[in-house]
Amino acid sequence: MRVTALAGGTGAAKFLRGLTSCMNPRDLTVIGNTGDDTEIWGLHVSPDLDTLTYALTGRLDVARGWGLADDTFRALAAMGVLGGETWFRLGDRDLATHIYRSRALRAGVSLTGVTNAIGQALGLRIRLLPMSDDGVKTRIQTPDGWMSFQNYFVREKARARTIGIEYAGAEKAVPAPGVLDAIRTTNAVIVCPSNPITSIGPILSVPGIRAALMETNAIVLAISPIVGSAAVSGPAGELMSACGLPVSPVGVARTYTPWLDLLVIDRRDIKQTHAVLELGAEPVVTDTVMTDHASETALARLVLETLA
Ligand code: FO1
Repeated sequence: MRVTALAGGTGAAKFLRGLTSCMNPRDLTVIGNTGDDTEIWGLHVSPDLDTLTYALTGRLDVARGWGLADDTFRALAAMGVLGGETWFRLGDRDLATHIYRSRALRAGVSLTGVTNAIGQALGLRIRLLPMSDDGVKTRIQTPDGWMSFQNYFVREKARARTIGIEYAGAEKAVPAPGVLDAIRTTNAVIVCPSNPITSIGPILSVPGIRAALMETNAIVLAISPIVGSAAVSGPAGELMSACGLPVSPVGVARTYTPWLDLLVIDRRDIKQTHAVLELGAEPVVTDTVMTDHASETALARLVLETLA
């Protein structure tokens, strides 16, 4: 079975780690969010693409959920001595990825091309595509004005009250080469358990991607990142509220209908099955919280069995 997944960072990385141990990675295409991309020290950082690449090649710092395992931060300390920015913690070895990517982009290589080159060099066996080669920036509106996603999430520790969200540049962006085909010609599309607003939302904001999801003959399944009216991790709850959505699997279903066929929800949310059905998605109830490799694999296996 060929599978195409829409993915953000940490939650997606856990699920996809499970998935790649249950299916041939060559049959998996992952479309990664680049709305979080940022420039630090003049370098282009693609946090979600890197988290996925590192996780699926066994390099991720699992405790942090980002960056490389066993990395050091000596360049960061040296930057601090110079009075440079240190709120976004780039590890020493991670820095090589950002320098490599930035140099390639400056030389005219597309984000798709450089993502593929990094994946090849690191032994990534899935096909990882950025959602677009064009810049789409997730921006958060707070009472003090608009800020970039990383300023909101890392520098301000997601504490600022959220009034609105925008995906700046989306209207002019085009899907990266291969993205629309990967949705149209696959057997199944999986929306990973990622933040619906800041991880999946930017992907859906790229013109053409929603239409491809509507048109595809593939089964479309999502896994709710919301369990028992709270996000498993990160600010998804706050951001969903800001978008006028209930912080629940129903809120997730509302974001993804009318193109969603199946929504995997946690046992704790079993009371929401009727409301999810009413929105046109069939609920699948299981344990969705992934705490170790066994739970990642169990969730992935259930998803594959459901899709089969
Ligand atoms: N997240 C943090 O909370 N603090 C950091 O200093 C930080 C640095 C960082 C460096 C490289 C990278 O690829 C990711 C990094 N992240 C950091 C994670 C990132 O901000 C978010 O997890 C994603 O953008 C959300 O998916």
